[in-house]
Amino acid sequence: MSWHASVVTLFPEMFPGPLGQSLAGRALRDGRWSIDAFDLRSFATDKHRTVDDTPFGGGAGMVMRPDVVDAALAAAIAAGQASDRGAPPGAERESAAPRLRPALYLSPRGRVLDQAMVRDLVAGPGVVLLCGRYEGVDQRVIEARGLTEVSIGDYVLSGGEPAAMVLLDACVRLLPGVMGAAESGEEESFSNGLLEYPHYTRPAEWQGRAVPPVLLSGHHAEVARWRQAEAERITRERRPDLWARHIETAGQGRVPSA
Ligand code: 6GU
Repeated sequence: MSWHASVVTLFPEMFPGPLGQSLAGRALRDGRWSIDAFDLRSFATDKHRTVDDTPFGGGAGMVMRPDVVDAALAAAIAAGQASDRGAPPGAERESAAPRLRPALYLSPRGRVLDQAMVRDLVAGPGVVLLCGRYEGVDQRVIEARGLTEVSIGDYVLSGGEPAAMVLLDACVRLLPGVMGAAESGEEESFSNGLLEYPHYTRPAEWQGRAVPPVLLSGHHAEVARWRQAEAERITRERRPDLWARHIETAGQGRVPSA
């Protein structure tokens, strides 16, 4: 029973796509997560396989039909429950209730994804992702299915599929056993609310640019202090919003350096 993603989309052939490569791809082959894509068009009921229609009230673009989206979501949700395998069928009814996977609608109107949301999603059994196209999805199916709208940033994509891939990549790398100890997320950006300090490797001097001497000093405590100060400086300079939150939470009256 691995972490499972069900993606509802007009373009099922886009998945796993880039998630079949590199770190996420290895984890997929190792069975640490799984994915299935549901073709919205296969849930259309008319002979033309219609999935969208013109908006009531007029205006440009097309809106995805609630009946078609609902049928596809029902199949995606059910498939996830069936893939809570490992235990024999019915076994989960006797013990604790199986946790439901949240159903998320990727939409630029949603709450903007952050690392705290990613951590929450990874702690659960997986996700059901609805990718919109056209102007969007009929509002009634969003309400009826209790979909949580999630955005990946303040810009507009032509569809939710790349956003779904971004969300899945962010989740999969945090699954147990996916990242090695070396790259484990302990020190990375956002794990402590700060952006990361700068990194250097050989050569020690390159094109007249020297590596900060403290990093060659062998003094681990000084290195740690320098990295913390740099992380704070970079966060303060580039992301005053993150910096303000950092000093509110980690601060507790402490005045971080300068
Ligand atoms: Cl989730 N979807 C679309 N279409 N555009 C976006 C987005 C999502 N997040 C940011 N822009």
